[in-house]
Amino acid sequence: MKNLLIPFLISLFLFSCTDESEMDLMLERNQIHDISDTNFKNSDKVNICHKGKIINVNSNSVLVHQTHGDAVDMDGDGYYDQENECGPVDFDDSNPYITENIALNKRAFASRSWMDHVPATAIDGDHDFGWNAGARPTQWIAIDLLSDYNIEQINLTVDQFPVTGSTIHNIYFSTDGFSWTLVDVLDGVTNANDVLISSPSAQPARYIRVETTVSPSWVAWLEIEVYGSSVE
Ligand SMILES: [Ca+2]
Ligand SMILES: [Ca+2]
Ligand SMILES: [Ca+2]
Repeated sequence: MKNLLIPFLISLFLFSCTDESEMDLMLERNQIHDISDTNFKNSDKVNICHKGKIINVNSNSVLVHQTHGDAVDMDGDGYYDQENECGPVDFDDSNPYITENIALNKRAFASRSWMDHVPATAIDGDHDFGWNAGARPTQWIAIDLLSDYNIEQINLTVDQFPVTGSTIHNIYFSTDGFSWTLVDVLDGVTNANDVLISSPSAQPARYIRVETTVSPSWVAWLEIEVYGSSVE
């Protein structure tokens, strides 16, 4: 009898939006959870932002909620896959260690700057305007995240003229701003507006320095975004 009941309940939810409120009640009373837990293997729970409230549902009903426009937190880090009333938006909802851009509007320093292309413009969230050294390599920009993080990923939006050319960028981490460790080298042909992705081996860092040693252009970045989790 249970085997007949499950498809009936799922089809009711899928094809009848007018029964949504009834379904909400059932979800809240955990009736669906109990049935699913005993009949589906490898099921787990996912937080959903449903009508401004966080509810914890079985992963089997996530698709139905998404169809109704609900935001979901698939990786369980408290950040959701789209704008919602329950929590912030997740940069990568498949990785719990990547949430929001932790470099945004922190502090930045550079070897030199040209006119109003100051270091802060590389971490201001604006991908159309950024830092420019006003000089060829070697030049660097450094970001102070203000506390230690385990850094998972750095996204660097290229600004260069000529718009295509071979470049080399060394990425260093530091916890004190004095002692630096080389954690990644980005070496290749880059184009203006490319987003270079660095995934250095995770280790705590408060400071990140991006040093460009080869480029046909004045050294510049439109935006540098950093993702990682706070060191407990
Ligand atoms: Ca998430
Ligand atoms: Ca995430
Ligand atoms: Ca910018």
